[in-house]
Amino acid sequence: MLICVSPLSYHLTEFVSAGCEVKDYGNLTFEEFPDDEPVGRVKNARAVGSANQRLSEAVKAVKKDGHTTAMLGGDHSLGIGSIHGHSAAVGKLSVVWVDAHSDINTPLTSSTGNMHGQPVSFLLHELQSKLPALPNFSWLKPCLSAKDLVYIGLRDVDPGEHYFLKFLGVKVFSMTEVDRLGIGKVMEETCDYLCTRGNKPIHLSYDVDAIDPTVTPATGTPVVGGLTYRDGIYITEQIRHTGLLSAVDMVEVNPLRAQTEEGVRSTVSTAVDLLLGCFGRLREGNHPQDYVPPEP
Ligand SMILES: [Mn+2]
Repeated sequence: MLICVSPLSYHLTEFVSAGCEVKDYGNLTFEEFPDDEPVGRVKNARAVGSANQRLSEAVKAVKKDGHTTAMLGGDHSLGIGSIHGHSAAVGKLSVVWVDAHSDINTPLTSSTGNMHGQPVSFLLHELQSKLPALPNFSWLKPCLSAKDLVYIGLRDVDPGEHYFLKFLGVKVFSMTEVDRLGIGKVMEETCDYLCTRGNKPIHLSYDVDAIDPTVTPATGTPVVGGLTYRDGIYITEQIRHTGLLSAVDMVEVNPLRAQTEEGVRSTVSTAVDLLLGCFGRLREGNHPQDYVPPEP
């Protein structure tokens, strides 16, 4: 496991007691850029480019050690380095992006300039011609095909993003599909689709804002009408069940953004439960393979 800047790192003991073997690779510290002037509309380009280069190298090293990576963020711009480093270590990937937002703006389509709304565009081969050069991004090479990307939970998509999703034929299960099909069918179709794409290692990039803000309010950009806690957990169980899960990002957990202590607690405990689902905790219960019941 790889730990980033996140309150979730205080919950490592829960993973150990759930039977996960945990190796903490420590928090990453990132270089600061006090004079990180906007480039066009893009904010913090130098800091984000530099941080993701570090993260990419760190994730690559964890994958080379043969572990399933868990990256705890931090905002979703960290998906750039996490997915890039993962792909650098293992080759072609499937990415399942669970999020209220599609995060596929380019620096030119983004109305806010926030890089956490743009990571996917930097990763896709198909969008390279749409990207202006940014400082501290020259290390980054695209590593993902649009057809190897599946979205679940979308409900706040900008016009430019919607165009790219349609134009590139990306597999999308927005909240409309979740409502129509139910999460069971959504995950069945997701896993079937990934199978037709050749069962590549899966990178699950999970933004906690995919879950409804009544459950996970401590996040930067909450959007009403999200996944239930149970939908969210079911996604992790089914991805785990494929046997292909190779890396997980758990991002946008931000205690400073909740109105109440209970909001922080609920958000953090939900994020921990989602991660436990990724690493094999089943709601039906588990027992160790070598478990022997006590005899009287
Ligand atoms: Mn989001």
